[in-house]
Amino acid sequence: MSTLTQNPPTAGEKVLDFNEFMAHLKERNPGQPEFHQAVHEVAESVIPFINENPKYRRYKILERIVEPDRTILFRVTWQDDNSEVQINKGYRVQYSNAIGPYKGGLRFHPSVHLDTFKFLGFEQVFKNSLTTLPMGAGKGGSDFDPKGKSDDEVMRFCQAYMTELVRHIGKDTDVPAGDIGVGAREISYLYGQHKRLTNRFTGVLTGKSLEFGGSLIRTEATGYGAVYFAEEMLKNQGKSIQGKQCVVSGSGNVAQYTVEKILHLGGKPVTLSDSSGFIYDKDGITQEKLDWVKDLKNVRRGRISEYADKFGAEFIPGKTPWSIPGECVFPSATQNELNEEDARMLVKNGCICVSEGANMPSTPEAVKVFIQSKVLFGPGKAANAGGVAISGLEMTQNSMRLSWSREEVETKLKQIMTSIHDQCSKHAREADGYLNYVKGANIAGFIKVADAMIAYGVM
Ligand code: NDP
Ligand code: 2IT
Repeated sequence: MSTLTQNPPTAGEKVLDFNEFMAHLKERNPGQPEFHQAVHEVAESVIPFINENPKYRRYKILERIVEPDRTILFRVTWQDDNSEVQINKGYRVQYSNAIGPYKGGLRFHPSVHLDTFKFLGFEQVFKNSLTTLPMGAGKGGSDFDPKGKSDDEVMRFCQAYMTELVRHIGKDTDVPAGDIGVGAREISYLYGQHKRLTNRFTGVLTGKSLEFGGSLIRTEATGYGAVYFAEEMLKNQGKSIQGKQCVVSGSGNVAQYTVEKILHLGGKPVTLSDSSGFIYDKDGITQEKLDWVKDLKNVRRGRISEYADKFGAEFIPGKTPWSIPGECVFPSATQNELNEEDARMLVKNGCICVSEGANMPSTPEAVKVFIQSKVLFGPGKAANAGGVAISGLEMTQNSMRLSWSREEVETKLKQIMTSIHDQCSKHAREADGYLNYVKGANIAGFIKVADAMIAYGVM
C-alpha cells in the first residue's frame, strides 16, 4: 500500500486550511468570480471530510480537481445573412475524465466567458459522479447569441464551431450536449457537421433527435428529474407536491418540463420567466397553456410576455418571480438569479422546498437563508442531474445500437433521481437532524472521483 493512503494521520500532520486553499485558488485564477463561487461551496463541505480522511489530502485531490485537465479556446468565423464576416469565441473545458469520457453541455449566450465554463465544468464533475453512470465532466460553448439569428445563420455558426471542435471530441473522449441556447436545432446542425467531417455515425453528442440516435425522455429529463428530486425530499418528510403552488423561473427546456411534471404530480405551477420579466398566472399554467409555451419558445422563438396577452395573466417586466408565494420553488433559468432578499421573501411567503433546475441559480447568501430556515434545498448538481443522466443512457443506447422505450427510460430516470437523493442523504445529516443536501451532494460526488484518482496514482 502506498504510504499516501495509510490511515490514521501521523502526529503533527498538517490539515487542509479552507482560507488558505481559497486564497491560493483566487490568486491562480483571477477574474473568475463564478468559478470561485462554485469552488467555495464545494470546498466548504469537502475540506472537513478530507481532513478526517487524510489520503485525500496527501494525494492533493481537491487541489487537482479544481484544475481542468485541459482548456481549449478557439476562434469561430462565419458569415451572416448579409455575407458579413462574424467572429465568435469558442470554448471547451475538459474538466475531468477520472470516471468516464468528458461529458457536459454547450452553452451559446453572449454573456459567457472562460469563467462561466470553468464554473459549469467544475459543477459537472460532482453532478456526473452522482448519476451513478461512468461519465467524466466537461463544458463548452460560445459567446454566439442565437437570439434574432435566422436558421441559416445558426447553421453556419454551428458548422464553423464544429469544424474546430471535431478534433477534440469523440464518443469515448468527450461527448457534448445542449445547455442554454443549444437545443434540438443546434445539436442537429452540430451533429450533421461532425458526421460530414469524420464520415462516422457515432454517439459523439447527446440530446440528438430521435431519428438519428437520440433517446426518448432526454428532452424532458432535466425538468422531470428536478421535480422527482423535490418529490423525494418532500417524501422524506411525509409530504408531496400534490396540491402545492409552485414558482418556476425560465421558460426554456428545463422550465417547460419542470412545469409538465409538476402538473403530472398534481401541483399548481403559476409562473414562468425569460430575460425580459415573468408571467404570473394565478389560475395556474395548464398542460394546454404549456403546449402553447413550447410552441412559442421552441418554434416561434417569441417572448414570455406574449403569454400574458394570450391568457390574461400578469406580466411583470424586468423582474424575477420570487415575490410570488409558492411552497415549492424551481429556479430553472440561469446562475445567480435568486439572491438573499429573494430567498427571505420566499421563506416568509411559505416556501418549504427548493429544487434547482438551473446550475447555481441561488447566490451563496440565498442558500444560507434556505439552510438556516430548514427549507428542503436540492442544489443543482443533484437536482438537475436527470438531464445528463439520460444523456448517459443515450450513450449506452448508441453503443448498443438500440433504443429503449419511453417507459423504460423514465423508470430509469426515476430510479437515478432516487439514488442521487439517497447518496446525498448519506452525507447530509446535521446534528439537529436537518438534511443539508448541499453538503451531502458535494461529499458524495467527491468520493467516487477522488477514489478513482487515487487508484490511478499521481498524474
Ligand atoms: P434554454 O436556453 O432552453 O432556456 C434558458 C431560459 O433561461 C430562457 O427562458 C432564458 O430567457 C432564461 N435565461 C437565460 N439566461 C438568462 C439570463 N442571463 N437572465 C435571465 N434569464 C435568462 O436553457 P435550459 O432550459 O436548457 O437551461 C436552463 C438552466 O438549466 C441553465 O442554468 C442550464 O445550465 C441548466 N441545465 C440545463 C440542462 C439541460 O439539459 N438543458 C441540464 C442541467 C442544467 P431568454 O430566452 O430571454 O434568454
Ligand atoms: O448542465 C448540464 O448537466 C447539462 N447541460 C446537460 C449535459 C449533458 O451532457 O447532457
